[in-house]
Amino acid sequence: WGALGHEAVGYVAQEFLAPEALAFVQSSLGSTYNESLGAAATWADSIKYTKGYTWSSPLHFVDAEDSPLSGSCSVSETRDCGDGDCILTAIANYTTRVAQTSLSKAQRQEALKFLDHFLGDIGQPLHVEAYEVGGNDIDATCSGKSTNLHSAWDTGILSKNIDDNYANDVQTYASSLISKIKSGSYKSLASGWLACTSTTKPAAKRFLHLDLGPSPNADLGSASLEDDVTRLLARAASLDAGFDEWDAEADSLVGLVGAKAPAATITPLACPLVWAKESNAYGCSVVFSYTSGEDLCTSSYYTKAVPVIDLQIAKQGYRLAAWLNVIFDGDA
Ligand code: DCM
Ligand code: DCM
Ligand code: DCM
Ligand code: ZN
Ligand code: ZN
Repeated sequence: WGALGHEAVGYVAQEFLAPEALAFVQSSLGSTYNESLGAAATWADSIKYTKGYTWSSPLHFVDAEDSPLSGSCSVSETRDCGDGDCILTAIANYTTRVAQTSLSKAQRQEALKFLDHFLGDIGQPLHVEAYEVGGNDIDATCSGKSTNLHSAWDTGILSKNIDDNYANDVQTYASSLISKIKSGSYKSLASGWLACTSTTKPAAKRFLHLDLGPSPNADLGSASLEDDVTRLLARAASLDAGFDEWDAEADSLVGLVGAKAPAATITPLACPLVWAKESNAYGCSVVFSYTSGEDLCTSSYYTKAVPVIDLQIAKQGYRLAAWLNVIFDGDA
């Protein structure tokens, strides 16, 4: 996302922080960032091409080598992040670092600012797609201006939406998303957004803490840890989201994959992979569904893209809060 999208993710997250997470955020970010995840969310973009930080520029995305135009969307940690230099591993790294009391205040603030930013970017469908350099190499038009598909998603469509419907004010936009989560059209969806993060139910807790041990598991024929995780989530999703069934199914799967008892720390890579797959799936629906020469910001494409962008920003803001709540309060 551009600055508006990242700020909106941060402002949404700020609203849902639990007490310990809020206290850490406020003292870590301090007056420099108005003690707010909204203000701190764009820092990672401001430094990514500066001397001493160029290593961080590949951490904003994962080049998923799938085939969205053939209707085949997927993200694979081994295929797409084999070198460990992508948004999936970055979130895992900074999840560990933000909680590490042996690090300096500055190092933990940096980890928080990276998390604040990367939980936003992972929700941008073209940040989890390799095709045409995440759409950067696809020429596009937005409100009569020449741009590219990636930039239209990062900035063009969202800034028109905020301009037209939220008085050109990102905080007004974020407040609207917060209301939808608390009492509007997202209310019934929001707990599902935390299926990966939630620690409130035993099965979810086991999933979050799942140590899949020496994977691949020969009995299951699974190729990798992510295969195990995908299988577990797919089975959970196929149930009617009833937590009791979730529990029973997770129990049997945990048994099958030979997972160990819950450990004291989260497995930080599992959820980023789940979020990336969800976001990447939009590459097989709305993202590439324009017609040649269509203006992406004044046509039916715009009408299709706006609800996806709103949803992804609200969802990732809510997930960012839950992620920090698990880290600092032990609960989502
Ligand atoms: N950007 C920046 N500084 C740069 C280059 C880009 O702040 N030197 C900003 C402008 C883009 C935004 O980054 O709209 C998108 O970055 P990303 O999607 O990686 O967050
Ligand atoms: N760094 C990081 N993640 C790590 C280790 C280091 O982001 N797991 C960052 C912190 C510093 C830079 O890399 O900005 C160099 O760190 P160091 O001096 O520890 O090598
Ligand atoms: N980007 C991406 N995937 C890539 C390369 C870049 O998602 N393979 C993103 C990062 C920025 C935007 O595209 O948001 C523009 O990248 P750059 O500033 O590197 O041109
Ligand atoms: Zn981008
Ligand atoms: Zn970014």
